[in-house]
Amino acid sequence: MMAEEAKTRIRQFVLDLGVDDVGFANIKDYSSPRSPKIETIFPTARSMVVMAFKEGSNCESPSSSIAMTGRMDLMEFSRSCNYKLTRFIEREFHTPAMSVPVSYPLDMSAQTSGLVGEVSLRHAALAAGLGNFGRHNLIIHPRLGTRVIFTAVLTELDLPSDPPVTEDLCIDCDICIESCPVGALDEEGKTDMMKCLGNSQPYGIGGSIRFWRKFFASSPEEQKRMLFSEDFMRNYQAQMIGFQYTCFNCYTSCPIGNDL
Ligand code: B12
Repeated sequence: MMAEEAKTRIRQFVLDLGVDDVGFANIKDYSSPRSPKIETIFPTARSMVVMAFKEGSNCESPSSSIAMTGRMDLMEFSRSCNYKLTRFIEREFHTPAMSVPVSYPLDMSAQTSGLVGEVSLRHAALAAGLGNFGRHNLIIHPRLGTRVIFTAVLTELDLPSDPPVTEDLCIDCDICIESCPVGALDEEGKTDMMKCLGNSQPYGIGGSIRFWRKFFASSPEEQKRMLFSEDFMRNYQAQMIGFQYTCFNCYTSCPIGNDL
């Protein structure tokens, strides 16, 4: 089967799942210097199918539970699409396919501290012609804008990349920079990860370490009080259900492509 015919069949399958957009990147065109080489994940992979999902209005809610619910719904849907697409490729093309994480699990070694994904989905989206980087270091999709989440499936199919988006989609309005409450975007081309992490995931690993260090240094009375505090309850909840974002500002403030 010709590569273009395979792309057409895969594209149609993905769009029929209700996914907003899909692009293809040949592994040769994927370049993310800080990420692991694709051959360390799937040695015989030749291409990736990258899916783009518009994030719903939940992310604008002042309620962090409602904002995070939108992300959790999206992550669940995107993971289901990843599974369905890997099975479609394996069944229809008799060739292996592998799904990569939308967010986590992540490598938690001292070298990366959980900040580098197996596949950089922004660089994958860039290579698959699904958009380009804005001043906020996020990928802007030509139609869906900034509020878009990506996932990918690696395949042995030797598919050519879709054409890159050549038009600069960022209008340099700097609203994203001004909207960051901790100045994590002040330096161009770099997100200050620790500033972003501390603000956007207060109940992540940093919060948990701070809590337990204080706990072990406290008196029995203080420990009892701490175990019934909101801080402990929120840390506990985050550990049960996964990473919880309390900030979406650089993502929601971007004026590009906010049509629903
Ligand atoms: C770890 C992680 C984080 C960390 C670290 C982010 C980082 N700088 O890498 C923290 C917790 C800080 C974070 C924050 C956020 N994240 Co995050 N995160 C990830 C994750 C899991 C891995 C990223 C990774 O591997 N980074 C390591 C390498 C690739 O980074 P790097 O080499 O330093 O590359 C950077 C620079 O070189 C620069 N860059 C490279 N080339 C170019 C070119 C140009 C022109 C420019 C301007 C910049 C630039 O931008 C890159 C990104 O910062 C991905 C999912 C995934 N597997 O990709 C999601 C992901 C990147 N996150 C995402 C989102 C939405 C967010 C948040 C908005 C939080 C939220 N509420 O959802 C913020 C945005 C912060 C920001 N503006 O940068 C989305 C981005 C979608 C999009 N439209 O681009 C992703 C892709 C998840 C997904 N499945 O869609 N994230």
